[in-house]
Amino acid sequence: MKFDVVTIFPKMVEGPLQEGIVGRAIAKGLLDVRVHDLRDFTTDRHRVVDDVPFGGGPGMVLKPEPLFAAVDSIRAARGAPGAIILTSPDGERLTHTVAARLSALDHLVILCGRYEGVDERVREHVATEAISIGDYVVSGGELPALVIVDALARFVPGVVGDAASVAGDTFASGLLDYPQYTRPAEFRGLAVPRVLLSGHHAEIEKWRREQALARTRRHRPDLLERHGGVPAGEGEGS
Ligand code: JCE
Repeated sequence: MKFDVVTIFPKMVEGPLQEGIVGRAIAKGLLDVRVHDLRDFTTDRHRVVDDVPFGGGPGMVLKPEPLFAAVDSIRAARGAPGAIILTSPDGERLTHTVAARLSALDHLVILCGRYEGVDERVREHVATEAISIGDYVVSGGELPALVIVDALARFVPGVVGDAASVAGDTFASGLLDYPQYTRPAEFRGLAVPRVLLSGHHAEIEKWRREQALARTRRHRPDLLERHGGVPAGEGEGS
């Protein structure tokens, strides 16, 4: 899967991409992520990417010309992408379902906004969709772009070593994860639940299911509603 990320802070994006699961996937050639400095697509001596908003108001807005030029250049080098995503707090919320849909595309361009936002002509005539990573505002599109690359990459075959890990992910199963423990079995007087040491696989499965349900009920009851409630015989017992 190919990504092109356009940003005024390329180092902010390049660093995190070299680490962890995404870093390994890039090294293995499963992902091809190119990061472009928006200032390279300016034509003035000072490489200006922003300007004051028409009509007044606080802050600055990203100018359209460098963003149009960046996308033209990416298209010329890499062909037409499957989607051109603008990161924005008022975009469609990134969910498991949206991530799975976008991960089926072979090539994505992500435009990182900054300042108070991006000239609306970019959103209307360049971007094919706007995506938000959640209902809070961060200071620009770079962290959202990294979240999008990471979340989509997990659906690409081979990126996550153990496919069962992706299938079991919280938002695939519809339940929050059960608690995890590792050695030592007792640490500073804090014991691991005995059932996990029992070797009794059916009991362990039952305990994990109960824990996952209890956590989901407590912290994310909306997930249980969305999946049509708890199936018969799968409650926490009586
Ligand atoms: C961004 C900003 C709006 C004031 C470009 C924020 C997405 N879920 C999200 N949270 N924040 C963003 C995001 C994405 C791109 C930009 N800003 C800052 N946005 C109002 C400030 C600028």
